[in-house]
Amino acid sequence: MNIGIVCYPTFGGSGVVATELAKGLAQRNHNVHILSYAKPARLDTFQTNISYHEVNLNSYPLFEYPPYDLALANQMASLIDYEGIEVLHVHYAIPHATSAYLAKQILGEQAAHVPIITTLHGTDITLVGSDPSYKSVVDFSINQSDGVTAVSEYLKDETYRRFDIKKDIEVIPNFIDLDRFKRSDKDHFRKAISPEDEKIIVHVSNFREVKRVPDVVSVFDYILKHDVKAKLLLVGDGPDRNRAEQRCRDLGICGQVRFLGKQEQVEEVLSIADLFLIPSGSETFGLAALEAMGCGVPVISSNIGGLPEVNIHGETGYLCDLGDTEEMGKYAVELLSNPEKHKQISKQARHQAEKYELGDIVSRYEEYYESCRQEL
Ligand code: GMT
Repeated sequence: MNIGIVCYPTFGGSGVVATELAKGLAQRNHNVHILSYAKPARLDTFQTNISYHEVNLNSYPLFEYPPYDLALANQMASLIDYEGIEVLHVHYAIPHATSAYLAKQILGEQAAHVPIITTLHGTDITLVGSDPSYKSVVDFSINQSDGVTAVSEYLKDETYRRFDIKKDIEVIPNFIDLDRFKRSDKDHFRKAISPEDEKIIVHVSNFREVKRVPDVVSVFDYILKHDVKAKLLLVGDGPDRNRAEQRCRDLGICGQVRFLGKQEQVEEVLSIADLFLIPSGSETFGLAALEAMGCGVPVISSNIGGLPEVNIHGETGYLCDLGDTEEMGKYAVELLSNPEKHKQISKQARHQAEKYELGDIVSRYEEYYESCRQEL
């Protein structure tokens, strides 16, 4: 198939999932065309049957805000027309699903048999999409898509609850490459970070407020105060970094915390981790938690959104009430002080991650593409 994939290029989950899916499809000999405003972070190696198309966005003095949605629709129509796109799969409803609808209208009969598939990821529904400034257009664009998928049962239910959706939503969960996200021997790295064999706690995110990075620091402080020697590695960057740094200074624990910034090879950091913290205030899936579990790292998370579908309480880690950093700290201390329990939970975490294997999920998308094509 000739498949068009439209996504945000950022480190955020939706861009990562879209790019990894593109790579997985290309490996199965599909021709994949990725459309975005910049090269996606995970599109790191050259693959013969993946083409990357950058959206041309010219600015003119009259435009205070260049109309990206229109430039995108224009380029989607060209892709369908000149590259013979047979399926157009857009990740994140705003504005991708809307531009896709417009592209299809522009081409009329010529694109009538090209299904538009929209994958909902999260804030396009729970935050941005529910904003009254966008809600009607999101409602409309989802209903006009030929296929709609959501990354968790939670997101599916939330979408029906918040919008007036008449379409069936298929849940196709996120996935990981288990060959990449596995525990590998990084002993030299571990020794450099924790020379006195301190426990290593890791958090990975884009440091948006919703990730509650200062909570991560508070949980870590609880761990230190309960006689567990530990180091905290914070991977990523974003708006809340200053608040997290300030929390470290206030607690006097800067010497035990390393801000590593954005990292491409997250699996290397996860390979030396003893515990992963994700205390988010909103998370439709929690891809970062799944990546940690792939590397056999137990997860302590909040019990909100799609996280309980991924992180199983008492089995792969622990779920705690939102903001309850003391409870998270208690579970962390218990786990880090009990090697047998830790070993068992690590093993079960990896086992759980195996349910989200890249190949299986790519097959599910292929089947879904076919079923949408047949319905047109
Ligand atoms: O979480 C973010 O800040 C990025 C965001 C996105 O839209 O790229 O991630 C969302 O999609 C991911 C991939 O499906 C999910 O794993 C994340 O849970 C979800 N984030 C939120 O719901 C806040």
